[in-house]
Amino acid sequence: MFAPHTKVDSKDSKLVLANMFWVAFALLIGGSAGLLQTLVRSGQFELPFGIGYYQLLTLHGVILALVMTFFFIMGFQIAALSRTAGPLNNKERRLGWIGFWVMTVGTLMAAVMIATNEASVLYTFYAPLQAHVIFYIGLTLVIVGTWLSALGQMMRYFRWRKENKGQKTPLLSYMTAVNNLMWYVCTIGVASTVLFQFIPWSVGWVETINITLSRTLFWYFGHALVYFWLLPAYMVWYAVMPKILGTKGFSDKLARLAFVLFLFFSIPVGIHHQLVDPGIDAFWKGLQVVLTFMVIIPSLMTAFSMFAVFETYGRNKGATGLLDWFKKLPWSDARFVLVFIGMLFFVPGGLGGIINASGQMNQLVHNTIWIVGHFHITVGAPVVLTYFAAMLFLLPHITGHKIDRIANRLGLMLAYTWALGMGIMSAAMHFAGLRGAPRRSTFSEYGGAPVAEEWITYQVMQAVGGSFLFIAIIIAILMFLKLITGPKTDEIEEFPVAEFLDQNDSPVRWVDNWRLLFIITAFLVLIAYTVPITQMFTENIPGAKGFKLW
Ligand code: HAS
Ligand code: CU
Repeated sequence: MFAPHTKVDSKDSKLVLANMFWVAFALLIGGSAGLLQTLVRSGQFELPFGIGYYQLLTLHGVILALVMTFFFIMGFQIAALSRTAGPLNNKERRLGWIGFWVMTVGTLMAAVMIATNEASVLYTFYAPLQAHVIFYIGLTLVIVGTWLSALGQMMRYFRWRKENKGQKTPLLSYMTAVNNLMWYVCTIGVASTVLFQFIPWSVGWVETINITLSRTLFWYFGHALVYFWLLPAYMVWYAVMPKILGTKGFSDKLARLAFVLFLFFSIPVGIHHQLVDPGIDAFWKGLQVVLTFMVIIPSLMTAFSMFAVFETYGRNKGATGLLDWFKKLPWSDARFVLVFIGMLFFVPGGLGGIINASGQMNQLVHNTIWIVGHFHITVGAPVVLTYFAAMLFLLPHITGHKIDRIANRLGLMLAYTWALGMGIMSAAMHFAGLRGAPRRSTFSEYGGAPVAEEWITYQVMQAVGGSFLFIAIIIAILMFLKLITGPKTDEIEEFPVAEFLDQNDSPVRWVDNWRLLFIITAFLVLIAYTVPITQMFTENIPGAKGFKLW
């Protein structure tokens, strides 16, 4: 019989901690860039030292959306595996370290290019904007690094399965394996466009680039990317939260099914980012919109499960009536409050996503700052706040420090300050976007154009929200430092992992049939993408020369 593991192995802990240092560092740099951006957009501030707005915006996007998240995800997944499947062996751990260093080198290469103003192309690096080739190579290395680290993780997962034939895999380990498989399949898109289009074009081996194709390959990756960020947060929601509350998760089977649905439907939907792009037939846009609505289902399942957990918890505490359980929730535990506030943000965040995905409504909001509001209340709130909550239990657990009261209090302050700042900033972005204010733009007054006048108030509100967010980031850094330096304890703090109401049910076999999962994933991708991509090769789309507009 398999003995459950209770702790992250100490050698694995070092690897996890190394990844987490990058998270804190990236947060500080990226957060500072964000603050400056909102100040520039308010029209009241100019950047010093000849720093360009788009240069800063590239730094902000790359360092937060790509670097911070990737290091967190790798660190967290390694910890989750080591905690629930058992220690990595030397080979698996070595892959984790090599991955870490390759990501580090890649990040530094990209950062140097951004700093020297050779790559102000934003985090989506749309052609025909053309960056220095080293920027593209740097980003490639970042992705390759994640592949290596994820390979070590997958090896650990399959070793567990071999050693424990026929048993139900630990839920957290299973979830990391699903997230990694999705990652392998989706990164093929970005890897192909960077290797076969951007790199040859930016060194000058070819003169022009097929923009439609490059954007399509990017979004084939780019939408799944948002779930790559989200799923580790969902791991915490499903598998950790109930334990923090001292109750049981709703359903292990439902959780696995939700993750499988994410695997199937995260990738064949990227064209919902290109609904107003030319060169793609309406039919294929429509099909991918339908598939996008499929990928909403596992999030609705997640919401349902969370309500079930909260309500069960409250009822056990003696709550009666319809919403009495709400008062009984542990409002003094920062791990809970951070996650709960994140969930609250995801209600409008998810609704906004459904609006974006609806073809006609996308015409109204596409390329407006509404979209920026949308992604700040998805990746910028539910995801990041859950990452912070994870830091609160993970860092003490791996370093042997106590979660002391100060760290907990900093966590609570962080949650409320973040909520205030993000609430103000993202609401302003949504409203300004509905009034037509564009995104990816340094201008605030547009040469005194009357239409821009009504945007100004919102832009000032963005700066106010951005300032609160910056304060919140300082609190997050303090919390991080407190967590790794506090008093040591002999009783290692727990990495909470929940049991489920259906814990003792026999395992569902097909969810662990990886060949089947892969075939269905690939099948959906082929249906959604074969014709549109073929047309991009056969319809003689004119190529574009590179531009450096900054
Ligand atoms: Fe999105 C654009 C559609 C989710 C991130 N999205 C973006 C971009 C980013 C991003 C970064 O269809 C901009 C990319 C760029 O730079 O151009 N998005 C969706 C849809 C969903 C969605 C349908 N997005 C996310 C998540 C992200 C993210 C998650 C990051 C992590 N998005 C789009 C579309 C665009 C887009 C278009 C392109 C727009 C354009 O024109 O450019 C769905 O997955 C959302 C489903 C989620 C829900 C919410 C469920 C609620 C839960 C919380 C429960 C709360 C509880 C507590 C239990 C249906 C799980 C509550 C307690 C109480 C008391 C109330
Ligand atoms: Cu998307």
